[in-house]
Order: sequence, then C-alpha cells, then structure tokens
Amino acid sequence: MKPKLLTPFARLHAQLVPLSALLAAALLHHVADGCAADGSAAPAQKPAADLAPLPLNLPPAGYAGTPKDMPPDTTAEKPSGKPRPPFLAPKGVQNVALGKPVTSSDSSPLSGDLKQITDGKKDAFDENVVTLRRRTQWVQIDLQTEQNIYAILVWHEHKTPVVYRDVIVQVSDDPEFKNDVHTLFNNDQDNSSGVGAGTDREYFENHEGKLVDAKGVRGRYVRCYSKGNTDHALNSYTEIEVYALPAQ
Ligand SMILES: [Ca+2]
Ligand SMILES: [Ca+2]
Repeated sequence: MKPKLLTPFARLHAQLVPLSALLAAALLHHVADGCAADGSAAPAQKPAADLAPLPLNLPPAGYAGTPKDMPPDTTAEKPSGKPRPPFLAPKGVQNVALGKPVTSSDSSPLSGDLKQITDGKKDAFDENVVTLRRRTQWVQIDLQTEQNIYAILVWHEHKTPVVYRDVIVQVSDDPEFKNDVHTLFNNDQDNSSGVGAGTDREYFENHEGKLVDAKGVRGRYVRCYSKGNTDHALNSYTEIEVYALPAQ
C-alpha cells in the first residue's frame, strides 16, 4: 500500500495528541502528589522538620571499652566504640511497648519473669535479665492496638560483649505470625532457626541496644527470635522498646 501523505493539519494533530496526553499525565501526577481529588491540599511527604531523634533513655554501659577478641564464626563487625548516630523518627513517637504483655515460646523462663522485658528497667544487672531455655526461642509483645512502628530496640544482656545468634525481629497483625508478617531484621544467614534465611549481620550487645529500623510498618504484635549466643546456649532479654505512633 502506498504510504499516506499527511496534510499539514493531520501532521499538527499527530504531534499535538501525544503532547496533550503528556500534559494530562503531568496534571494527574501533580494531583496525586499534592492535591486531593476535591482540590484541597493533601499532606505531602513528611518534611524533615517533623522528624526528631528518638527519645531514648539509655542505661549506663554494662562493660568498659570495646571487645578485644572477635568470637569465632561471627558476621559481626568490630565495634567502633563511638555512640550510635541519632535515629530520626516522626515527632511524638514513644515507647508503646512499656508495660505491655509479653508471651514466649518458653512460657516458664529459667530465671526472671516475661513482664520484665517491658518494665523499663534495662541496666546490666542480673536481676533485670529474663532467661529462656536453649535452642531457638521467641518473645512476643502485644501492643494491644495497631501502631505505625518506626524503631524497635532490643537488649538481650549487655554486661559483657556477647553476640547473639539468629536474631530475627518481626511485626504482624496476626498473633500466630502466620499471615501478614513483616521481617524487619534477620541475621540467621544459614537459616538454622528455620524462620527463613536473613542477610543482616550479627552484632555485639551493648548498652545502646540493637536498633532496628521499622520504617513506619503497621502492626500490633512484635516478635523477636534468638538462638543462644557466643557465651552460652540460653536466650536472655533485658528489655524491648517499640517506638510508634497510633495508626490512623
Ligand atoms: Ca527490663
Ligand atoms: Ca544461624
């Protein structure tokens, strides 16, 4: 077939159609970005001014200095000895785990009481440590309402620079953790706990606790796994904090 020659008008039309489609797309993008469909201004991405460092209240150091000897078979980095940089989260977040009920795969700890994991006491004293039996164990906090979670801090025991194995931190709306599970941290690289292999690194316990970035994930339950540490096969906890804002 002979190629059809376009009249000057048809050529202009052919150029304008994609242009108008582009304009419409740009307009839609603008609406999605900043304006609600009814024309009122919708909240844009949270500006940096609404962020603030987490309102942490750290316990004193449980040991002096940094570990001299690296334990064998660890993926942990040698600690720098410097304080952790401030972690920014939306202003107004608070530790919503304080005083909340705790359950565990081990319902009768070898020492301490599960409720001590959310009692706010986190100094490196033996009486603040709850110890669960060996092998993979978990503890779970019921925040009692859905929350937008920005950070989770875990102190196993920080009297000595031990490295815990198979630390996995998850959030879900399902108390059984079967559906809708968000895994925020997992350093079980060889999947020896069978929850799934993770890519995070091990770390040394210290008074700052392990800070896990939760990125605003929504959920009611927080579950933390571990499988012993470089000193012994038991699983200890001193405190878990969950920094969140009530879900809208
Ligand atoms: Ca405690
Ligand atoms: Ca492992």
